[in-house]
Amino acid sequence: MAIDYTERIPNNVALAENRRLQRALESWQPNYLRWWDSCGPEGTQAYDVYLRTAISVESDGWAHFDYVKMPDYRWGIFLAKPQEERRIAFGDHLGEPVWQEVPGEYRSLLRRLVVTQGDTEPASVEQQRHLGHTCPSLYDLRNLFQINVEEGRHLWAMVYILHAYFGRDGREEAEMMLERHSGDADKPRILGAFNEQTPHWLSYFMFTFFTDRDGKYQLASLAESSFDPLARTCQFMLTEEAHHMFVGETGVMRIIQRTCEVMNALKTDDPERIRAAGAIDLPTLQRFINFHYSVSLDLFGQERSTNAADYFTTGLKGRYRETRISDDHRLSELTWPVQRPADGSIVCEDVPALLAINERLRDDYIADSQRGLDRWNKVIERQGIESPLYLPHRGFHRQIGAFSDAHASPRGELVTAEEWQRQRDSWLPTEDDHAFVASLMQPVTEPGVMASWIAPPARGINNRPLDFPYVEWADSPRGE
Ligand code: BYC
Ligand code: FE
Ligand code: FE
Repeated sequence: MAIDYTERIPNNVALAENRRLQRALESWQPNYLRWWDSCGPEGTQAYDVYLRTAISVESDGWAHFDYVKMPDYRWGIFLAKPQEERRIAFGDHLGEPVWQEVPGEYRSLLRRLVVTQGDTEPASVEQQRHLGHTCPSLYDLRNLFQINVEEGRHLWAMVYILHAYFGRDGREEAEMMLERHSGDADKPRILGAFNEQTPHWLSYFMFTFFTDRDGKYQLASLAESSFDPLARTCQFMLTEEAHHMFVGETGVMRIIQRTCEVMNALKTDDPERIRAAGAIDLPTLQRFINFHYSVSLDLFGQERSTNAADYFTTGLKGRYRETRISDDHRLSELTWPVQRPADGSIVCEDVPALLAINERLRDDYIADSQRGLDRWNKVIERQGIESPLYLPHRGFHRQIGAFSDAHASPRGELVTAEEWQRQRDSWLPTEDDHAFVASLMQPVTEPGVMASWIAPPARGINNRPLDFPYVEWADSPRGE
């Protein structure tokens, strides 16, 4: 399973033995590079970035660190090792051998899943393309670029599946991946959250905590797929995804740390005074949590979904850690509790489990998000401050599903539309919040130095010191 780096497209799928596929991917490659040039991190073509590159897909020792110019990053095709005798773990085909080709009857369903997954990857790169100009430190700048090149590679992962298994349709879909753009009026990205802006680093850290975490759960479900090449490509993507969530969790945690330090130094919880000291007050952080969490909850689809039921019964997309669940893996008789708004209150009812697959995955996601939030609150507690952050109710600010017509407060009360509007500015980031956060976004490019609003990380990257020059360019200040 060694990765062949002598090829134009590094890979561990013996690409050289399939000349047609190799030529097709090699003709997509320049289009990808043009897209990276025009839609990827702005003005960074000549930057030397201390990046991690995959050198093997083994769980140990797959990383190599060195300075790379991002356009020279070796984007390629890496699948996790095949599992011998792997069998289908759920749905109508339970127990049968997994598929190495796409069954004809599931072609369009599967293509749709792969396209939706693939579309999010370049979307996030587009959303983050201006952030480099306002980095809070070289450490953070490098992590941003690491995530960007890996999201680019995730696009390669899905484009490989499209080219290798979906013929002409797949090649057309691969082209379309570079033609839709985040926030584009005519050709937007497919899912809502990927057309929102990531205007500054607070949004970016929230995005990598909440929205990349949807990526983790969706990829984990696709990693259970009966279509083995998709399962294997998603398994390897998940190893990269862990770093994205680390960046989000520690990024927000460092902001909180700094805020608490300022609160204690000034002995105040007055947002104005905290802001005047160059930190971000906790109520503002809560509003950003409310926004990014609710937008990310929408990414799981409707609570009751026949699409999701079809993906499951056909064996295309499983549940989170399907093989560790002890039930019949067919779900013909089981139910799952699902909340919905009804006559002024929120009720919980048992829904056929098959229809509630999306909601179950959302439940897994909520529990995982809560664990991260608890770790943030520990930081606040350790500083002796008593105003914990929280996850708003799942019905708050939803655009998709049963709550999209309701007006739920973050605490989960149903209120009138007028009341909701009246409270909106205390629940979601306001223009003023954005303007304030944007005013903090002054680039810090001296090695080892951090912006006023964020504490330093606990350690550097790959055992390098914090003042290591993680990114260098022609006129960048260098460390002593
Ligand atoms: N926005 O039956 P339903 C990542 C549509 S993130 C707009 O519930 P389904 C990453 C839906 O298409 C992970 N439309 O839908 C993170 C359907 O349309 P039709 C991305 C939406 O199919 C950070 C209709 O509403 N991967 O990797 O069960 C950085 C009915 O809904 C939305 C995946 O998403 C929405 N939010 O659920 C980089 C995995 N939600 O049929 C990367 C693949 C629903 O009426 N995708 N609709 O035309 C899927 O599994 C499913 O498509 C979804 C939607 C779970 C997203
Ligand atoms: Fe990704
Ligand atoms: Fe990611």
